Amino acid sequence: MPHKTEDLLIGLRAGNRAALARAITLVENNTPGTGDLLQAISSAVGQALVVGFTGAPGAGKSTLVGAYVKELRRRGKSVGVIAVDPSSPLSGGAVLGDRIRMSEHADDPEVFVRSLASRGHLGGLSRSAAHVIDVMDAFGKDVIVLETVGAGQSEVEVADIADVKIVVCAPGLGDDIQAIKAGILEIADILVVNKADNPLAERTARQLEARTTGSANRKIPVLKTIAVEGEGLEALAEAIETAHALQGSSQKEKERPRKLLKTTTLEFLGSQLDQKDPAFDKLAEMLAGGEISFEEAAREALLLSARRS
Ligand SMILES: Nc1nc2c(ncn2[C@@H]2O[C@H](COP(=O)(O)OP(=O)(O)OP(=O)(O)O)[C@@H](O)[C@H]2O)c(=O)[nH]1
Ligand SMILES: [Mg+2]
Repeated sequence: MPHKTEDLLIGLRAGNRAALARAITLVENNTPGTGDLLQAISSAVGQALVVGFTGAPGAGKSTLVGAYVKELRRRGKSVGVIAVDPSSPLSGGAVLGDRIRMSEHADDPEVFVRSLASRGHLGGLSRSAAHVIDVMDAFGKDVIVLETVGAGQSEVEVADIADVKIVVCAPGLGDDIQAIKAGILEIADILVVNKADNPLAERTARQLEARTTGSANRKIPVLKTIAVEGEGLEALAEAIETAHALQGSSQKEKERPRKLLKTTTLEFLGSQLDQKDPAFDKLAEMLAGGEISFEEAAREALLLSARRS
């Protein structure tokens, strides 16, 4: 193992925040040494509770995350926060900085905040988010909060890494609730109607309840919060604990590695897929000529990329 990685490990074990920051940068960029570090910390991973917040832009996710962190601190938990923005190519950029609302916790040594942004690789963001979670987990954070901006497919994929997934909605979304269209409700363990100071909140909560009580064995709690006032946060923290307890530890242990394997495989195949390969051109031609279906072409392309690796 390189000296640098060993130094990082010593720093991490000593609870050094600068070492944590450097270890995160290392795994985020997948710098050589990442594998060694992840291997070395693997036995210390799996203790933290990972809570994901996702939902439509402006629903109040960041404010809610800030209020939840406050509630966690009240309960004596140490916290890691990861804000993920798949739409932004910047890492830790100003855009994201404005979108997370953590200034209140800036001086608290028990709260560590980090932003992650897209590097344009399919599955890449999920991979780096999962590795950053592992590093914070091994560092000893009790709870790691993951906030994703927006509600598209990649956000769902990232949010899916969390043990407990929370979908935040704003009041008055009407019938075509944005979150439902993006397939985001399916991953929710808890639904939150934030901005409950708005009179439409009650109706939105009832609409969501009507949509999610379909199957008897999966009754998803619908909670109301006023994030700006810190209202409803105790109930939310309790609901998160309950959802987590219901999951059981064996499921949790297997889930994260499985999801990570899937996204890493996708990322790997994507990076191996050479679109300048004449065989790829040929497939595209056959597709254009209607000689093969998209499924057949994709299957062939998959084989091509697997052969290259
Ligand atoms: N009235 C009211 N406003 C709220 C509440 N929670 C958040 N807001 C406001 O809603 C706006 C958006 O809040 P954010 O926390 O930035 O929302 P977000 O979902 O993180 O937004 P993006 O990260 O841009 O997608 C801000 O002006 C907040 O002050 C609430 O409970 N009630
Ligand atoms: Mg935000």
